[in-house]
Amino acid sequence: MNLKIPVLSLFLSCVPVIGAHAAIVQFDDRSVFEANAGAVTLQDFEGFAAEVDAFEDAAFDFGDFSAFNGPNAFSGGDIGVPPAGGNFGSTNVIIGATFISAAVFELTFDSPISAIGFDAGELADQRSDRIIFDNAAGDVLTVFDPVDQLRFWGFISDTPFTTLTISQIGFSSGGGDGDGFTIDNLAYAVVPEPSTGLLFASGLAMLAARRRQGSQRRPTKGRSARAAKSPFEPGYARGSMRPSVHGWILSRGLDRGSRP
Ligand SMILES: [Ca+2]
Ligand SMILES: [Ca+2]
Ligand SMILES: [Ca+2]
Repeated sequence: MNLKIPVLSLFLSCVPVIGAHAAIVQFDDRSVFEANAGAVTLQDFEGFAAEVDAFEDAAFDFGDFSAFNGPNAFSGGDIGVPPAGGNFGSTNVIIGATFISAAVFELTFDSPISAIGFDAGELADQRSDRIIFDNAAGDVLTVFDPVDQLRFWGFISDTPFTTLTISQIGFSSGGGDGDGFTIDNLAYAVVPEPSTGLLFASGLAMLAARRRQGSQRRPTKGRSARAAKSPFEPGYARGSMRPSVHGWILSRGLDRGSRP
């Protein structure tokens, strides 16, 4: 049956992360990730100028999120085209570097997101890197990929989060420290939330409508009412009241003297 193929594909391309919270599902296929993540926004970094250390020891604002990489003496914290032989060819990427005792790589979103995915080159090919979702459950996912040098990493969390951190927890090969990587084609799903601003605005509109209705029913009071007493007093609305001037004169019997 046809049904077997997508079911098997889904099974092979998403790996539930079993843990105390079991809140994250990992995907290694972008199309399956996007089918499950809902509407995603894509950032390919082509709209940003190449800059060495653009976000090293400082946050760089990419719009919906900012990036930060801890201090390092290597490629890491950069926006740019990776060195010749890199996995992304001539396309713009962001470059990170982590160290077991120091630098970490962080993405911080302005609004909570429920899903994030990206193509990564050389992520966790040398060390045991871990991906930390800064959500209420404090989920930690350790990734290790010694074979694939360019692949998709996708994660969907049932707990919205705003920060993704990549750090190291140990050595997976050799004795050296440090692990560099490149990230591109970042896709993320912003959690739709009821807009408190919208609710507040509609409340104000209702209040204004009630006040308008009330003022239409209420008799004229105060200064405007006094001004309407006589067309000869300052502040009398002459333009709109002119037709009634004669009526006012008649009511006071003031026009008798003008009669022949
Ligand atoms: Ca650097
Ligand atoms: Ca790119
Ligand atoms: Ca690496």
